[in-house]
Amino acid sequence: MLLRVVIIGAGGHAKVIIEAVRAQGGEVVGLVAQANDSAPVLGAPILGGDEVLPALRAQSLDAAIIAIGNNALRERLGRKAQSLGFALPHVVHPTAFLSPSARLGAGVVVMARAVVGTDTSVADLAIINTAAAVDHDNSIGLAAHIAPGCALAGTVRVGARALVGVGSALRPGIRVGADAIIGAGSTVVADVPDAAMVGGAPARPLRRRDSL
Ligand code: JB2
Repeated sequence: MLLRVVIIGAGGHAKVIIEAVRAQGGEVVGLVAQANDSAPVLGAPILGGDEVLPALRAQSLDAAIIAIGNNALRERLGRKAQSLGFALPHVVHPTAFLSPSARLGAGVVVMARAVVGTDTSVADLAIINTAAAVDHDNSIGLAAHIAPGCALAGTVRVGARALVGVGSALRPGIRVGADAIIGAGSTVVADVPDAAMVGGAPARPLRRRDSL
């Protein structure tokens, strides 16, 4: 149950999360962002940069949500918030469907009309975005992002920090490596190596990423 939370990030992803938190009956105390963000977002004030987090924690604010789309940055800021003593609650929009046997790690967000299916596990800080369907026995890795409208069949494995682009379809049993990127609208019918970038229908390698 969400009560009072601080949101880290103040961009597009934060906006969607603010509405989801409020839809769950939670209160957004404010946002922590980079210096160039100063205007309130959906009425939630900017409280400052990351340097204000220790003071917020000292004021008995004990829950933070990392609302940043970049997977590596979300992972880093999530670990930082935890090291300061913040809990990372789930955000699950009331219109999402969560199987009773699904398991969610810390800081997972499940957006409106998304589905997390039977016996699927979603690791810390992963995003199951709007209307994405993740079917049974999937394993979604740490800080991975399943973008809006994706369809993952049964027994899919998605590695840490991987991005499955908007509207992609993954056939049963596919393995997606850590830090891989699947381009928008892809149809993935073969495993994707770590840090690979693939796209198209059927998805083919686009280029190797040099470093992550
Ligand atoms: O180090 C940081 C930091 N770096 C960037 N600390 C804190 N506290 N905040 C940081 N930010 C914040 O991330 C910026 O101040 C800004 O508010 C936010 C990035 O906003 P942007 O709108 O560029 O991206 P986003 O992460 O909110 O949303 C992206 O990912 C979503 C999943 C977009 O692509 C969305 O369209 C997408 N739905």
